[in-house]
Amino acid sequence: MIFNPEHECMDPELRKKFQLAHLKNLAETLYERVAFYRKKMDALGIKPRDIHSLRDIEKLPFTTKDDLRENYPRGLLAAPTDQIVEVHMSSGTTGKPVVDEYTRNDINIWRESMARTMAAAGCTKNDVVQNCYGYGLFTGGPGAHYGALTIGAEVLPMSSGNTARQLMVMQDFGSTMLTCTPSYALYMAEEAADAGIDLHKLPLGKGCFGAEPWSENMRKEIESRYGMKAYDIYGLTEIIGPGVSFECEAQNGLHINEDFFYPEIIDPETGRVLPDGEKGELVFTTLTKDGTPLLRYRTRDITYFMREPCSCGRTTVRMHRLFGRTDDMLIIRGVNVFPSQIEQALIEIEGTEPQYLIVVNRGETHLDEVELQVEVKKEFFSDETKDLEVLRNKIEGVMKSRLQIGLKVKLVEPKTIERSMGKAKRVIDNRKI
Ligand code: DLL
Repeated sequence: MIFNPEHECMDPELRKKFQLAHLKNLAETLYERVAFYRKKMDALGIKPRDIHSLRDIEKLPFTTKDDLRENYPRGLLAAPTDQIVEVHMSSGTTGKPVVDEYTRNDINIWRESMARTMAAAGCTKNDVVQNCYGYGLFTGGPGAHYGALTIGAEVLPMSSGNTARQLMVMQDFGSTMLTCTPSYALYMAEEAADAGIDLHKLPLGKGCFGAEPWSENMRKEIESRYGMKAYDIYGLTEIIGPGVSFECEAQNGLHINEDFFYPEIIDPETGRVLPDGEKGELVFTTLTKDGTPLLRYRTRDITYFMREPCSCGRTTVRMHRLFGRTDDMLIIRGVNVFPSQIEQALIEIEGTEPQYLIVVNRGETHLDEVELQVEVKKEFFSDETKDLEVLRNKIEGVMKSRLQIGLKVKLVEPKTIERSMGKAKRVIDNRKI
């Protein structure tokens, strides 16, 4: 279902006019109200009145995660504090959190974006949405909550964790839609199997999954374990939370809510805007936000744009599902490796679970050594050490040919890799560089 056909299916030329009008306004507001942006624009010798076309956005400065951290907690606020009604933060692993402050208008943008997202996955007011994204400073729980309320569905605000209770509520309240990280969806499915619950007998028919990298095969796994359709949804705290882009029933890329979030793809090395279809770093400008609007925010996420018409009728630009990040890229003995590449290779190998951990050490010889811990499917974990040895060799061979580096594979028993209720941790990098 298309939640807002007027906007989602708008003539792209008309949409561009709105985008330009908002961009001009935004540049004015930020120049007047946020010292950080005024300084940046002055340093580049650009004034808001120099913006005449959408392409002129390339003259405006970028914003980075470090800029946000340096301006913690409120240095980028563009609205009076009495207009702020809600705050979210993402912690990251180092340094200060990044903060998003929402005015009532910003919350409305979020509600609309998430309603579009969930409606595209088939959510209607007849649905019972089991929302197991975390509630709190994390945007996942509240975002899906707002989306479901806006559609008029019933929400079960479960938050993540307490899996036994999740499974009980799922059965007793007849949840029809699931929202959580893909890794938690798989974890719950395993627990359900152990508890003898047949998920196929439940009315769960669809789910919106995101907040962490996942592959096409993980999608298949979730779909077959639950007997549901699984949709990819994308977003980040800095821009609004979930609701930035989402899959429709065609599942051929994620439609960007580009009337709110103006997207660009740049070369991460040079900062130059790349033509459609070329892979690079995704950048967003929040066209209509009031609390903490951002100019050309560098997400570090890697994707490319797809502008061919979509069979669903939406005219918004789509982004390919993420390929990884410019910064979770591991550099091992000089070779760039993305955890998603390892996952993709692994999932094609019979006998393994989509559960793995990459441990990187710097050995005595100062060479990087990678241990890939892989869970073996219960039925494959036989006592025949010979069979396991064959599987181990096979994985090592596949990795060597795909990644151009050798790594050591350690097969572990089912369920030994720590499960996460939120975002899964796939890499432990012990190198001190
Ligand atoms: O993860 C917002 C969110 C919540 C999105 C619920 C989807 C569902 P942050 O914690 O700020 O916000 O993390 C944002 O997570 O830059 C991506 O690297 C990654 N990410 C988010 N969605 C996806 C996805 C939320 N569908 C960062 N696929 C982003 C891959 C994703 N990575």
